[in-house]
Amino acid sequence: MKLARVEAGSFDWRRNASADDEAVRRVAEMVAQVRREGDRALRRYTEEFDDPGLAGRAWTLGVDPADLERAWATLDAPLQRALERAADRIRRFHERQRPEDVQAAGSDGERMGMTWRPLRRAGVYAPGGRAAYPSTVLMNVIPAQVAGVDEVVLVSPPQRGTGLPHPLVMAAAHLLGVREVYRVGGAQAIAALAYGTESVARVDKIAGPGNLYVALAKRLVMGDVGIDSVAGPSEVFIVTDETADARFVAADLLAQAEHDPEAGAVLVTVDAGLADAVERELERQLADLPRREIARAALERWGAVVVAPTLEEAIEVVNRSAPEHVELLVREPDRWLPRVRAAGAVFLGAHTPEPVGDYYAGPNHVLPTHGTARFASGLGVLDFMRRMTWVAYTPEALERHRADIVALAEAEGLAAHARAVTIRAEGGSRDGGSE
Ligand code: HSO
Ligand code: ZN
Repeated sequence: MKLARVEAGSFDWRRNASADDEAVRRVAEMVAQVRREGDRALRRYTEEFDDPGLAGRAWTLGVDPADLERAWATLDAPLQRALERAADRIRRFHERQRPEDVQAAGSDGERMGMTWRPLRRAGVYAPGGRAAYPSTVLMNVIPAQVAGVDEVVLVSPPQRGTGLPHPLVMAAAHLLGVREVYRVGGAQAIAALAYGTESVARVDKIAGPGNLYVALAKRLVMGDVGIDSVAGPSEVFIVTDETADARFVAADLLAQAEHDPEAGAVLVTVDAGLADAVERELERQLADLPRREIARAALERWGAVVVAPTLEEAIEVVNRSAPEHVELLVREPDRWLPRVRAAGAVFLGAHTPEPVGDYYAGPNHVLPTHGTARFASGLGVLDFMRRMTWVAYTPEALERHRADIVALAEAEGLAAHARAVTIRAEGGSRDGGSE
């Protein structure tokens, strides 16, 4: 299939999902309802949108841990082992991310520092529809656990018919030892996590991808609760020189495109001849892909070939676009890595297809999308921790710094600030210095 061809100089990767006003209004109304009515609103929305079969039955928002265990037990052994090994590898890489505290001595005997604390309670959203991925449960829950978060809870919409979250989501929760799981999804789940209801205690931070309604709800509650990021459709940029194998390039573009009709897959190449070969390969490989309709739609809408005169300029296209994933299918990929400045994650060399990162290598697959890699990073242990600074003064240090602090306080017209410092120099006593 043909991909749009664009010159490096004129390529502009801008795809801000334009939030339609009607959806924004609807989400705001749902969040307000959950704040007002708590569980009653959650139950009503769940019965209306997710599983009408629940209506009229007695059902709890919380999922019985026995159901999680059953979901795990029904997986075949090779899949269980694959999930265990993936979780292990992800955990080990995230353990390397634990930060060091900072301690410093000031010049006059004062001490100060910065220390890291885990959040107390985190909520992970796991989608239930086309993107009910157990790998995403791993990628969101493990960093929180490694950070030392006391309580990690999962929310995921119930499936029509069973009234339970997707079996693979439940199985992954069981594997990770998550026992607090709620069958609720959409904007209502985000509202419950942000503000709390009778059944769902509010959390300190919400992580995890979701559909448009989830994204809009996250944007709305942000500030009242921590939010990991507002995810957009997935995207990959594949940078190639003439050494790249067209079959690999096509396979990797399709691995991205099959996610979502809005997924982005861009080939940035210094070899225009390769682009023709990739297009032929795409056609061949599309033929037997179960999700070919989705992949084709994605490539038609967001697929492109950018032809760059040099690899330097190819990397510049990447840095300007700040894509979620970048593959470097070039001769010496390590040599080019230092030049990549804005990307969620980079995959080096012909034997590192992006799915190794989606599932298995160890780094996180929750990454900044739609150009937000300009300023944001992928999910990690630090996202479930916060920094706290501290200071400790001695009498001598306070005396040395007194004049400057008083001058600054007076300049700001804050006399009580000045006094809090000078009163200590006056050598007060415990009963107010009235002796
Ligand atoms: N590529 C997706 C993650 C994923 N792939 C999950 C398969 N399952 C976003 O990084
Ligand atoms: Zn993927």
